[in-house]
Amino acid sequence: MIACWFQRAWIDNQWQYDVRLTVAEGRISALETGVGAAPGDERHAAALPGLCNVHSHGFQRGMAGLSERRSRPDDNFWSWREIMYRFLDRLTPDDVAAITAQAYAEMLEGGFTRVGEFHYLHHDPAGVTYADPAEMAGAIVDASSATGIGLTLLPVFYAHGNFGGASPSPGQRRFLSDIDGFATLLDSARTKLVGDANIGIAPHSLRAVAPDQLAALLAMSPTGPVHIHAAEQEKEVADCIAWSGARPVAWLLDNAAVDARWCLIHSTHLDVDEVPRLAASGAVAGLCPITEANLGDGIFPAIDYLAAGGRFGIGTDSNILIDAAGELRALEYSQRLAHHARALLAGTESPFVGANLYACALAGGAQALGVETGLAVGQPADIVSLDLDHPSFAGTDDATLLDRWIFAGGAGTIDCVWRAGVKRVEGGRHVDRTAIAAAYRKSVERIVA
Ligand code: NGQ
Ligand code: ZN
Repeated sequence: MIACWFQRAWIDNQWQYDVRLTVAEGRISALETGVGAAPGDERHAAALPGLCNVHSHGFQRGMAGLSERRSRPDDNFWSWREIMYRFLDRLTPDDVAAITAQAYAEMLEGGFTRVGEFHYLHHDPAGVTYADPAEMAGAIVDASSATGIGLTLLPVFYAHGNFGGASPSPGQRRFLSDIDGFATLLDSARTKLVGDANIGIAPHSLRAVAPDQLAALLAMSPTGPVHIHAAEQEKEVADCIAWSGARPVAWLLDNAAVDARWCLIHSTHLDVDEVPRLAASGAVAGLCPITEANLGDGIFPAIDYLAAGGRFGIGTDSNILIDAAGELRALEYSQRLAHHARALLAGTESPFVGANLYACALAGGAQALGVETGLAVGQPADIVSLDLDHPSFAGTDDATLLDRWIFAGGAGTIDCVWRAGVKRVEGGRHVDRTAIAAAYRKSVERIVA
């Protein structure tokens, strides 16, 4: 893309008209509003800045829909995890590259232009470190390059099976590191980054990481994103209290200097003290509403958290279904189902839920991945265009446009997606969808056979 003209564009969280964007070296180099298109400009209807997907396990896309049958009377998150461990047991680095590429292509088609990959599948099926310790990180970088999505790589440290340093289970052997081994892995992973990819660290959870290890990880990575799973399951909260006397989020706030670098993934189960404390920390809550519903995690206290000024980003986590608008819709619907009311996550300045959710997820997502965002000069040209000829937008006005997209748009509303100025999605399809899907199909067919 050299220059592109949009009938309207979402700039500083409001629609502006007749917008011309010029791009150089992947970034917006000029932005004019209230101007006509110049000869040769591509013309489109509506431009949104792309969202960051703060939490993905790309390989889990390959088992989407394969864990929906009842396997025992008390099927739950923990039995799902067993199925997930059996699936990942067979994956080669080529499988991870192929499956992750499919997930990333779908993310671009679904309105995400950058992904935070919470990457813990490090070692070979026997748990032995590959000759290149960051072989699997390389597969993820390859998937991002093949699809064009922006990447924030979050290498995961994983050492224990539960709170108190419990031994890991055999199903976890591909994840495990000691601190020295992880430092080597992190160094090697850094050398693989391309383009504007960046890197953070991800202590997996308080279940998998002991306090002294958490301190060592933070010392190893003094800047950049820190992501950790926290308080997703009630059993996890109970186990944490049994171990420490505190709930997971309270423990982190008390013991880990949680600040704006941090993203606490899920944070589903917060008590009345944790809600304002997490909000005041400046950290981002990494909400993954579709996965959280699929896994039966629980409902995040979004109304109180937003009222306290809390920040959030959205993630696709298990990649059971990849859809930025769908995540925002699921977040609002979770609150409606819990509270028997409507239009709950409206903003203080705007009563329109869709616009508020988009603005929050845009800012929180970028913060969580350690990048900047928005349609502005100097920012990456990460742009999602909507097809305003779609029936869902009939008679649309500014105020309701994002509500129509998020709550009523459905398939076919996203037209083009540019990432760092390169058009990767056209007419709703990733330009390399056919080849990416063929490689994906080959891997998954072999694995599930
Ligand atoms: C994960 N997923 O790391 O993929 C986890 C399962 C765990 C979610 N928590 C493993 N949704 O938490 O122990
Ligand atoms: Zn996760």
